[in-house]
Amino acid sequence: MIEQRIEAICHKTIDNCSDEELYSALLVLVKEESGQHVTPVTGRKLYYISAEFLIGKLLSNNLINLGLYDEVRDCLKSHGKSLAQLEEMEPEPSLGNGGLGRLASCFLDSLATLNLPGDGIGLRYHCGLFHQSFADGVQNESPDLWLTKDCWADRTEKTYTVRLADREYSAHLYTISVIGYEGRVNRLNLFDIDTVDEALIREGISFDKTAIDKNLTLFLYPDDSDDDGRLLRIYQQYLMVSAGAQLILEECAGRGCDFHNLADYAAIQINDTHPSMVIPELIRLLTQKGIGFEEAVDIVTQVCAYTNHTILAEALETWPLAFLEKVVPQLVPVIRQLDEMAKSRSEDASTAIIDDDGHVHMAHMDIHFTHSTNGVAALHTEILKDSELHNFYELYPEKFNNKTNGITFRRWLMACNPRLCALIEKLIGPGFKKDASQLRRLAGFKNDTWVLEQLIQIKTANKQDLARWLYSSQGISVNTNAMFSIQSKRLHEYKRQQLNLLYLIHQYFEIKAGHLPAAPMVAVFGAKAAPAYTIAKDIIHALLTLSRVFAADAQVSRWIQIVLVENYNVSAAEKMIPACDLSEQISLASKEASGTGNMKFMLNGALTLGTMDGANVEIADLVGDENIYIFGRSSKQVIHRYAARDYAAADWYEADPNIRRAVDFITGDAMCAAGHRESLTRLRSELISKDWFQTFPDFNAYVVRKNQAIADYAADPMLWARKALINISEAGYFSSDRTIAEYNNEIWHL
Ligand code: 26V
Repeated sequence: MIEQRIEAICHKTIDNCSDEELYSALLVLVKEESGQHVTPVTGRKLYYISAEFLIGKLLSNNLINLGLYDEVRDCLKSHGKSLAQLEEMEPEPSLGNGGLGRLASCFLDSLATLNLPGDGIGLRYHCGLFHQSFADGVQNESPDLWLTKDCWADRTEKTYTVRLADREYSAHLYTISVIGYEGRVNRLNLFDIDTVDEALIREGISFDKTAIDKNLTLFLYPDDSDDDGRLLRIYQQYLMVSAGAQLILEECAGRGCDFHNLADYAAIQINDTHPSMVIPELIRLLTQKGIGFEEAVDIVTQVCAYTNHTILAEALETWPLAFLEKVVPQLVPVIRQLDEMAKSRSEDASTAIIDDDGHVHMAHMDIHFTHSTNGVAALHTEILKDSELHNFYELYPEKFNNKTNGITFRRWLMACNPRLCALIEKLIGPGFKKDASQLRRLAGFKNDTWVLEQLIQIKTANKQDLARWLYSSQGISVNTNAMFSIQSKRLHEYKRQQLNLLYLIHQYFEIKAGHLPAAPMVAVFGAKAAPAYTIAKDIIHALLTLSRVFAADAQVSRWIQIVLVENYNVSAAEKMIPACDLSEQISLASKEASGTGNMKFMLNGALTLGTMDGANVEIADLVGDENIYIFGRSSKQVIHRYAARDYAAADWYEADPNIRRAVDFITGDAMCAAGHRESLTRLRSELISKDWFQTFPDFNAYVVRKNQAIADYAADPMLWARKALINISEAGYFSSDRTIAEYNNEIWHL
C-alpha cells in the first residue's frame, strides 16, 4: 500500500527516487492521510493563542500519530533507504524560545489525541529563533530561514485586514495540520503578510526595525532591548490577535453563533501576556457588531482564560501608553475603559491596568478580564497567590488555579527513545501511549535484574548514539563510559548555568589535589543566550573556555569533559535527553515557574539533581527522597532573603575559600590565556558584586549532592537503574494529556 502510494506521488519507483523526492512524497502522503481524519466541530471549541509554537520537526511525529511509522520505515528499508536519513533533511521550525513555546506544541498534540476540538493561533515567522554557532569561544547568531519549498504550513485563500498605525495590512492565513495520536486532526493557524522581505536582513540577525511592511513577521520575537524592537513586538502581537479574533468570530458565526452566545462556541486560552491584546480587540469587534460595551466585556471575560508562565518581574510585559497610541490607537479607548472598570473594582493601585507612569500592565488586564488565571506548577501557583499576585488573589480568589505542565509522550518517549519505548511495551503492553498512568506498572519490575540490566544497556546505546552525533556534527569525542550530566535550557542567570560552571572549576582543583571523582563525567550543556544579554553570553564564553582548558589538560580531561552543543533546539534535545544520567534542574528556588525539560529527562530514565523549584517539587513528591538529588535553599528562604534585601555576595566570597578559589579561577592565567579577559572579568565581578540569583549560598550543598550522585552511580549501577525505573514509572503524571484533561474539565468545558 505505502509503496504504491509513494510511487504514485513520485511517478516513479522508490529505487529511482532521490532522498529529496522521497521526503516530498512523504509530506504529500501525510497531508493526504490527515485530510481523511478531519472531523467537524460541535459545541465549544478552544483557541490556544500563543506568540510561540516550538513545533520541532513533524515528519516522524505525524507518521507515528497516523500509525504509519513502522510501515513507512520498513518499506523504505526494503529499498535500501533510511527514514532516519530523510528526517535529517527536514528543517526544524524553531518558532519559539524554550519551554513556553514547546508547551504550546505539546498541548496541541494532546488536544488532538484526546479528540478535543482545539486550534492554535500564532504567527508564521520567516526566521525562527536564531541559529547559534560558536567561534573563538563566542556565540554567533545567524538567521534561521526555515521556510523551504516543502513545508508543513499550507497557504490558504483566507486573509484578514488588520489596521496598524496608519495603515492596513492583509494578514494571510497559513495552516499546519495537527495530527493526534489515533485521534482527530486540528489546526495550527499561522498569520503572515506577503510583503515581508528576507533581503532586509543585514549582518548576523540585524535588520531595519522600522520597515514594518518588510519586517513584521521576519523574526520570532525580535530583540526588545531598544524602543524600535519593543514597538515591533506590539505590531506583531496585534497582527496575531486581530487576525485571530476575526478568524474566531468568523468560524463561530459559520457554526450559527449570534455573538451574544459566543461563550457557547469558543474558549480562548491566552498563553502568557503576548496575546493579551485579544481582550480589548474582541471587545472592540463585538461592539462594532452592535453589542453593548458592558455585555461585550462580560462575553470576553467568559470566553478568555490566562496562563501565567513567570514570576520574574522583568518578564511581565508592560507597554507605554504612547506606544499603544502609535501602533493600535483603536484599542486605547477600550483599554482606558477597562482601566476605569478595574479601578472601580479595587482602589489598590497595584492592581491598576494603567499605572501612574502611563504604563499598561498586560497581566493585570488579563486577570481582571478573564475568568481564569493559572500558574504552571503547584509551587508557582502558590507563589502567585501568596506573593506576586497576592492583591489580585484577594480580589478574585475563585479565578486562581493550578495546571501543572506536561509533555507529549509521543515525541518525548515514543519518537525520541524507541529502545526504551519497546522495552516498556514489552513489559506492560502499549496502553501507556494513550494512558500514561499505566507507567506505574513498571514499578513492579524494580527488583527484576533482567529489566534493570536492559535499562543500563539502553542508556549506554543512547549515549553511543549521542556520542556519534556529537562527533559527526561538532567533531567532539566523548567517553561513553562516563556519567552524562546534562543542563539544557535557555541561558539565564536564574537557571544558574554559572553554578554548574563553579562546580566544574571546583572539581578541577579537587582532581589536581588528588581527590578523584567516583566516576568520570561528561558535562553537557545546550543553551542559547539572548543576543543582547551580555552576562548570559559571558557565561557561555566561560563554559567554552573552561572546556578548552580541561581538554588541554590530560590529568583533568580523563575525569571531566565539558561539551557545549551548538544550536540547541528541539531536534538536539531529542538526541540528548535519552542519553542523560543526571538531569540538572538547578534554578534558584522560586524562580523557575515549572520547567518541562525536567519532565522529559525523568521520563527517559535520568535522575534529577535539582532545587525545590517549579515542577521539581512535584517530581520529588512522586519519586521519594531516595530517587532524586535535592539540594539548596527553599523558595521560602529565598523569598525572605529578597524581601530583606540582605544578600551580599561579596561576604560569601570572602568567607568561603572554596567559592573564592572557584570564582578567582575564572580570571586566572589558564582561563585568560584560552579566552577573553574582558568577558571573564565582567562575569567574575558580576558574581562577586551582584550574584542576583544567589549561587553562592547554594554552592556547597550543590557540590556535596552532585558528588553523592556520582558516587551512587559508580558504586552500584543496578541500584542506579532501579532509581531510574522508579522515575520512569512515576512520570505518567507529567503527560500533557493529563494537563489538557484538567484544563478542559476545569476551564474550557469543550
Ligand atoms: C522572559 C523574559 C523576557 C525578558 C527578560 C527575561 C525573561 C526571563 C524569562 C522569560 C520567560 C517568559 C515566559 C516563559 O517562557 N516561561 C517558561 O514557561 C514554561 C512553560 O510554562 C515553564 O516551564 C518555565 O519554567 C518558564 O520559565
